[in-house]
Amino acid sequence: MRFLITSALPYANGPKHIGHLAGAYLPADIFTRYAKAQGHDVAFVCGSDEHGAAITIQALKENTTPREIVDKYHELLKKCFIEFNIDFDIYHRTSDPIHHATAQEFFTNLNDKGIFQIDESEQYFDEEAKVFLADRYIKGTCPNCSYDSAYGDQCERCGKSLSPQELIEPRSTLSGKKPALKATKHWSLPLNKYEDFLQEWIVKDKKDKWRNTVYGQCKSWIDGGLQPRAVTRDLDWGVKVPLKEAEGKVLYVWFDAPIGYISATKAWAEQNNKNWKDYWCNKDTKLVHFIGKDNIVFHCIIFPVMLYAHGEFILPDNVPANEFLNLEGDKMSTSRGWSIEMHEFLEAFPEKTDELRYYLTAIAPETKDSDFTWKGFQTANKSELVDILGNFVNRIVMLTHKFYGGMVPVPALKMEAEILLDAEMRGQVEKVHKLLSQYKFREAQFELMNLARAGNKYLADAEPWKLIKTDEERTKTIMFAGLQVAAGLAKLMRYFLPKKAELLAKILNIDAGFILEPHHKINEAEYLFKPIEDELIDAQIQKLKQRVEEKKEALVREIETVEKPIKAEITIDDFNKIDLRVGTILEAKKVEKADKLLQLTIHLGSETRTILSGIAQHYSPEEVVGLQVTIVANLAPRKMRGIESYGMILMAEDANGKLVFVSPKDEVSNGSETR
Ligand code: B3M
Ligand code: ZN
Repeated sequence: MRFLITSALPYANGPKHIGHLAGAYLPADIFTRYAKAQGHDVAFVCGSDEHGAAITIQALKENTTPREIVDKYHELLKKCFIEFNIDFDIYHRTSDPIHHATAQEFFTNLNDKGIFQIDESEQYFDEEAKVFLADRYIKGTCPNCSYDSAYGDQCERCGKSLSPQELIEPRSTLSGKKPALKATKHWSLPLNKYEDFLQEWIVKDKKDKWRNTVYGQCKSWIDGGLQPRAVTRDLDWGVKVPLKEAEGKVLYVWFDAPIGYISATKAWAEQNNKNWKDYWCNKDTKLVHFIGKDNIVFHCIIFPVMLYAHGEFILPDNVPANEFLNLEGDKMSTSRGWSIEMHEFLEAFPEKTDELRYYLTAIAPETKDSDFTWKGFQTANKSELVDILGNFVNRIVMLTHKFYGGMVPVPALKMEAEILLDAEMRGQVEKVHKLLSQYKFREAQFELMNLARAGNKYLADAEPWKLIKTDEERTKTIMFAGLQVAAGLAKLMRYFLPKKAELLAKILNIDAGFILEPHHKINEAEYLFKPIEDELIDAQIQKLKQRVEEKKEALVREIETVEKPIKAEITIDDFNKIDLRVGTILEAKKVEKADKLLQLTIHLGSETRTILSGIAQHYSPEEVVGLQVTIVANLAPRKMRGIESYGMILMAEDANGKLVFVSPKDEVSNGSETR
């Protein structure tokens, strides 16, 4: 059989967390390893999704170009996948020229067939930046909750999803100016015309073939009626729409990204002397997309409609999408800081990638959301990997060295050994394979552990360490069978725990065969797994909590400072009305019964005056004496607590309310003007 296996192309706009790993990359890798081990012809492709507003917005945030953003994160992601042994045949990228050409050809093919519907509409345009504004580039007041910094697609305060035209007082995030509505033209994929096809292909056919959650989501989309979807955008970052009349437009990122699977296959085929069409255009090939549940509509409805409309491609055989992985009881979110990024885990536990693979598969969110906890990770490692799998392997290897000098014994009672093997090992291997073929990774790994459990029980029941004193022949039979169980484990572990499988194969001194013939010599025992200390786990929990607090504070600061709107425009004449002077604080004292006020005596060169300032909670009188400060010298006098104040001291205030004096950088003579 031939397989084309894909994992969702991650946006190269930042690091990705272990929820992504559990959802789209790890199960695909396990499936690929399994399918390849069965001798199937498999291509496993992925790559960075480098287009769309996700990238350009990150570039604005990091004050750099989209190109630098994708280059940086493409490398980071690629490296993380390698470290976790996600064994893509190719990790491509959508900024590659092959991809641009492939996506453009695809568009042209559909366009020539007259498939698109062309819509004229009005869209916000930034006159200063000379661009149409994507929804995320427009901010304004939320019509629902009056929050003044709602985005054009959603209000982050009340959560309401919005369209840019609904915003009150919209402004462009590029220029800060009010954008104007301008006519624009877009090409749309009329999904509504494909409802019959989708009814036949999914609703009627996939009920028992696809995961319930996936089927259910598709059915409700299809039954709810589909709308045309624009496949072009007014943006300058992306795949250019290959039409003269579409100057300044690019393909919508969700149109070009899935075509990324095709271009990645092309690039891989070119490098490996294969024909990409065997994988995309041959009915014998099974196309399988591994994704998270938020991508279902794109992979089960929109992309298949594109493929079907094109006519030369196969459709996905299965889309085993996962639900979400939460973290310590709460939704994982990089922006909120509540996440474990792949590279962070690698920094903290560089040697524990298989242990994480194990735990993520053990709690895989296949049918419903699941929860990652650091304690759960520690416990799974100790009570399953160390105590069951590691313990069994260690025992059988040690005993083989003790009894037979590391040589696999000749089973005296052949029949008994065979019966044991059928029951304990062969049946179990078959079970695991069957579950994998059904995309049930969690159960499959559980059955792998059951084989180790059976091995442990087998040794505990037979007690070869005692039996050897009374019945050498039977001990040989038991040890022989036990060693075959270890070999069976090494074979199954290759799918789930590739590094540890390699180590076990090294200990057993086997590579391909996985049957330990009598007289075969095995190597010394080595620990497969080790417990993880409490301190390491506690430090991670601590780090998580601390970071979420830091992010929260940073967000508040951002909203309050950056987003505080600038006051209405004034003229230079307005500004010149204010007389700002430099002065030195000569004396300072607290004002009785006013815990915020300090009474200051300020030397202004030609005069000395009294000013009251609301800084008593930030500065003590001793701290401020001698400082040179800036004051508003022509402010009308004001009486507070019976004391007349002749002016005001300038202070800078940050979002946390911290007050800092606005002072000349170098000393100047008192009374100097500030302009
Ligand atoms: N980059 C969205 C995501 O990471 C998108 C997937 C593309 S798959 C073709 O959720
Ligand atoms: Zn709102």
